[in-house]
Amino acid sequence: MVGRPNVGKSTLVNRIVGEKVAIVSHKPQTTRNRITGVLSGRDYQMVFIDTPGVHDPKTRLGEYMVKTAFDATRDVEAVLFMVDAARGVTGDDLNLLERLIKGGLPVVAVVNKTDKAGKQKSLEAVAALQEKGPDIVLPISAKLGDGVDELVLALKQYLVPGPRYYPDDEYTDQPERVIAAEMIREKALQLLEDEVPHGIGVLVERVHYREDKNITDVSAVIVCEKDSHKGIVIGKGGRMLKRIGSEARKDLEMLFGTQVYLELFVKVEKDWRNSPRMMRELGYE
Ligand SMILES: Nc1nc2c(ncn2[C@@H]2O[C@H](COP(=O)(O)OP(=O)(O)O)[C@@H](O)[C@H]2O)c(=O)[nH]1
Ligand SMILES: [Mg+2]
Repeated sequence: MVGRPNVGKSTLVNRIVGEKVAIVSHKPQTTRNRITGVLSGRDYQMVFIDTPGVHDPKTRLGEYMVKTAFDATRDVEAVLFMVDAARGVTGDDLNLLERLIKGGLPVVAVVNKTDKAGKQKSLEAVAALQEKGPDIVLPISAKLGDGVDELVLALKQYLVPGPRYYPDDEYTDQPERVIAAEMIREKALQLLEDEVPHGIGVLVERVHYREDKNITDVSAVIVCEKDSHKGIVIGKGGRMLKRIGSEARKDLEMLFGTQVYLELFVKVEKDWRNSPRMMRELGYE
């Protein structure tokens, strides 16, 4: 799955898989890594690779994200390219689509957010994409699920015979610890303003299940890139950190299937988005 930031790629992966494997926010560049979502049927298995949005990178992390997106278009049977119908098809969208078609793989173009865009705008977006000549163009609403079954059906024709890559009950390649960190980062993205959340990384340092109480202890560090950001993340009287923690705890309890006791710390690593060492530590490599 490839597309500009914020078009709804992660929302679609979660919708198809039926579990939260990729975090979602209204801010661009929410997804930083390549994440797989797995859909297992009786006689097939589809592996979806969610990618960061394609944008003009301004940091080393940004470069890593764009490279991840293009690398993901190797060794796959088809590329799913997505646009946001409500925002309308942009020149950047069309350039990206052209580049993908030139890559030689079948391209399935998806017009998302039809619920928000309405009929007229959705049709315009479909027509604009059709002109570039992808294999097929399909309108959907990842949020409501409209058109998603049809999309999955259309994708089946690109599958090739082969082994199952994942056990039937597995729906992602992401370790629990990584999903947990992403869930915390999602709440920070959703609750914090503007530039602060883009400079945030989350590291889950400890996950420990206490069988006697059916509680999972999770301790995590929120890394930010400036002293001033640390204050904002903590908030007045610690209120922001508390909110991030209590929102994240609900998701974590779903993930672990137990009660969760969450301990959150905040630390500053100056300009970590340009530091190879910190990027490695946070799992971006
Ligand atoms: N109205 C509407 N909003 C959507 C739809 N799909 C995604 N969104 C919203 O668009 C924003 C970006 O979604 P996300 O999946 O993070 O986009 P990504 O950056 O492409 O992965 C979020 O606020 C989603 O809730 C949709 O079909 N309809
Ligand atoms: Mg995403």
